[in-house]
Amino acid sequence: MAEYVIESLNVRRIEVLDPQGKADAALLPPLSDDDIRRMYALLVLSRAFDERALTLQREGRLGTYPSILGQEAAQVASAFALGPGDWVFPSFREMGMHIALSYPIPLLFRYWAGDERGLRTPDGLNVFPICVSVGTHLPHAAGAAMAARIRGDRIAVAAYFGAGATSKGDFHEGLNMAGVFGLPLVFICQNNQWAISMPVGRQTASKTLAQKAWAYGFEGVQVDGKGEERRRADLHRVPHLPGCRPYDRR
Ligand SMILES: Cc1ncc(C[n+]2csc(CCOP(=O)(O)OP(=O)(O)O)c2C)c(N)n1
Ligand SMILES: [Mg+2]
Repeated sequence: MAEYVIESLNVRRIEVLDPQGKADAALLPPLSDDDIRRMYALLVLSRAFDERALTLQREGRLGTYPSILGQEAAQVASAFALGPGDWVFPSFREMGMHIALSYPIPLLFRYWAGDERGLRTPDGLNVFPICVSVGTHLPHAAGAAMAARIRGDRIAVAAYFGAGATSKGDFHEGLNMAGVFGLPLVFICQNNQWAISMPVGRQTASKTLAQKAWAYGFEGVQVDGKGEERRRADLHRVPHLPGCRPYDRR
């Protein structure tokens, strides 16, 4: 009998900040001072939008509103990496991405106030409608990437979702199609540690979420923009529930 290992995985983790809270210069992309200022302004604008929207929601003037507090940087930076012609498939928690792509802010308020006209993306912006149904946009994103491939468009597609979505069938179908066809699709999972009231360790037995990409034949990378100190603070906030397998947040 022969028994040997035919596959082993390495999940890379990239930490943007060192333990002192300083950005690792080796990770800095080639950005001009102007770009950095623009990104910072977009971060502040996203935070201001978020605070306003949350206030309006608490006052009963918006129906519901999923806050992006703490997720602004991942959204603004990833939106900045997109080129003209690229397509975006958002979930419901990407207002920072919308704002960074110049999606009109009044439309975002309109959408969260329950007016469907808020979903009509203006011409020239390649942003699909917000997808509230968890993870169901991921096969659609794969379809868009497939269409681009067939048409010969040299574009990329970015699909945003949360940790909870990685437990949905749609997530696995989307990744499978992307892997089989080698599609130009980037899956951007923002792990805020929760799916409503379910901590991530309770809804997956995977040690990391990034390793799920490997199952479909492409690399998954874990990125931590907050640094070790914040990570430790986060760890203390997540209660230990009986029956939960420890999830590796490193
Ligand atoms: C198909 C479906 N089932 C249930 C819900 C209710 N729901 C809304 S948000 C959410 C959790 C999503 O968690 P995650 O994917 O981590 O995204 P986050 O909200 O943390 O950004 C659920 C279950 C839904 N919107 N769609
Ligand atoms: Mg989540």
